[in-house]
Amino acid sequence: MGQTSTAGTGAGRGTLRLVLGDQLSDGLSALEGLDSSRDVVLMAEVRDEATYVKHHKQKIALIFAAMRSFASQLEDRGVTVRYVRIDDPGNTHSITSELDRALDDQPFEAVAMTECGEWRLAQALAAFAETAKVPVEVREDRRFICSHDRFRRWASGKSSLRMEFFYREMRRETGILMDGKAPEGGQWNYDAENRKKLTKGLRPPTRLRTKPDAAAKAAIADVARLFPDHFGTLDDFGWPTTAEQAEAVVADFLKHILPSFGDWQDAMAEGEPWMWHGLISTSINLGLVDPLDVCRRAEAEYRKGRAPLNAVEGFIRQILGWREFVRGVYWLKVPEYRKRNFLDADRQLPWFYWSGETDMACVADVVATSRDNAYAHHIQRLMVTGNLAMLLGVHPDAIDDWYMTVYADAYEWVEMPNTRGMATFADGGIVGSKPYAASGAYIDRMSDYCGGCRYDVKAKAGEGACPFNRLYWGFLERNQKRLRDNVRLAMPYRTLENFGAEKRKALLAEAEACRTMLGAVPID
Ligand code: FAD
Ligand code: DLZ
Ligand code: SF4
Repeated sequence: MGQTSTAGTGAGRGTLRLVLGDQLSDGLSALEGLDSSRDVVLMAEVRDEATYVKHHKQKIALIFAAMRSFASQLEDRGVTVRYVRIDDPGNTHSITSELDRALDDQPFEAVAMTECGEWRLAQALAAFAETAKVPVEVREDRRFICSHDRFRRWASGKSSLRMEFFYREMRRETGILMDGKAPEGGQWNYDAENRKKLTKGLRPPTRLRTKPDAAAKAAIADVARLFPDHFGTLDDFGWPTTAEQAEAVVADFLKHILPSFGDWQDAMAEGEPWMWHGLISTSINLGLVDPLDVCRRAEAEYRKGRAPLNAVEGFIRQILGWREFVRGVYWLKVPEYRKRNFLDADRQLPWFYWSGETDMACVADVVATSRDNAYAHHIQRLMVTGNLAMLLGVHPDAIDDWYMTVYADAYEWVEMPNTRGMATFADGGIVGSKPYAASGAYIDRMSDYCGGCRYDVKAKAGEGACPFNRLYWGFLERNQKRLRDNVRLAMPYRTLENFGAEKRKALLAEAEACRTMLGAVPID
């Protein structure tokens, strides 16, 4: 060493630092100790990542725009960035071959990276590290609140993993919403106060969306040109692509929206994609927003008397609780988790999940917002598309493919435990203690969808009856052997048994007819 460096010209022997598309944080561990006189940061837009599922066009545009802006910011600080654009002629289109190409082009003494979020790419990077000609250091992703080790220690020896108990540990450890050793307000969880149906006449406030800047406009144009057959539209792109833009969305949310977040957290309304949700998952998952910081700022709103406890606790629970919990479960159980199909679901995903062409008003609305915004809020994902896919018995691989494709915030570590776990019980009860199976009555209670729907939410059987109703009892009947012993389903199973053999046969036939009508046919 000791020679004057000319990073990027081949004379220096620094460290090659990989930054992936969802690692766009100044404090990223891969960048720690960066010596801008010798080191080079590698960022690469590659087809392998853009097409391993056919991501929504907005998701690719979001990631490319955010990567380009992050690279420019590093360069403004004097860092050398080897930035490979999607249409660069020499692009080899995989992360590992771009690492190889960088090492071939210029001597480095080491490679540093932050562990990657998905098992699939982590495997490829581990294989690269084994054969690389220089040492490869994989550093922990410290942007999460709970480390892998910490989660493993918490999970160790437990016969079941429940988010609620994990969440309490996180509250204690971070001190967030604590009153000494007790939870603020005397209760850990205000879930029961998060279930109001939208009052008639009340509409959600107008939301701050981000106008695409020059980098985003260019990325949108690239995606329109290079990925024309991917799902979704680009017209209403409004996602923040820089930390500064994301901060504006967070600040607006905390000031104007958070106070009502709790009340309407589970509510749905036709043509209202955002409700009182944060619209921050894309930014947190990319690394533009720090999850712990948002939690602390939400807590401050409560402490200053500007937001009620049910709102602030409900919001913090999603991030400090659910987000950290599903990430812990994913890495604890992968790769076996990716194969789980506890209910032996074997049907195709109906085509209307892609086209939106269905008379089911609730499903049509969720598919429309997914197509136009690459977004649907939690209850839409869980109780409309997720619930329906489970009741239909759609194969978990097809469900994962859909969720990974359609949402701008989708990465397997967070998507899979939510679909295979929370929404469809394909994991057999690791994430949730029972399937969230529900008939149309739930959707009717929490939304205004049913009033304008061709199907009758009060009717239980026949072509005109709400499909959720037609499917519900058949689902329980079909899965009796697997679910009958679940104590949380004791009541519906008792009801089913009281129906008697004839009625039960008829309910099963009703559900089968509905599955066929909706196109959930067996996979060939
Ligand atoms: P808000 O409702 O404002 O919540 C605030 C934040 O809490 C979110 O930004 C998110 O970071 C976190 N959060 C909330 N719920 C969850 C959860 N269940 N798991 C993890 N984090 C949560 N979230 C993703 O980020 N990526 C996904 O691919 C994804 N797939 C999902 C699939 C299904 C079937 C379900 C039921 C949920 C999924 N979620 C996923 C969780 C949740 O729906 C989204 O995080 C949320 O809708 C994002 O919008 P928001 O920022 O407005 O969230
Ligand atoms: C999702 C995604 C896409 C669409 N494109 C890229 C890319 O071109 N380059 C890149 O470095 N990362 C991309 N990503 C994010 C990665 O898929 C993500 O880092 C891994 O899945 C781990 O979470
Ligand atoms: Fe959805 Fe059934 Fe209501 Fe129609 S009636 S909107 S299908 S829940």
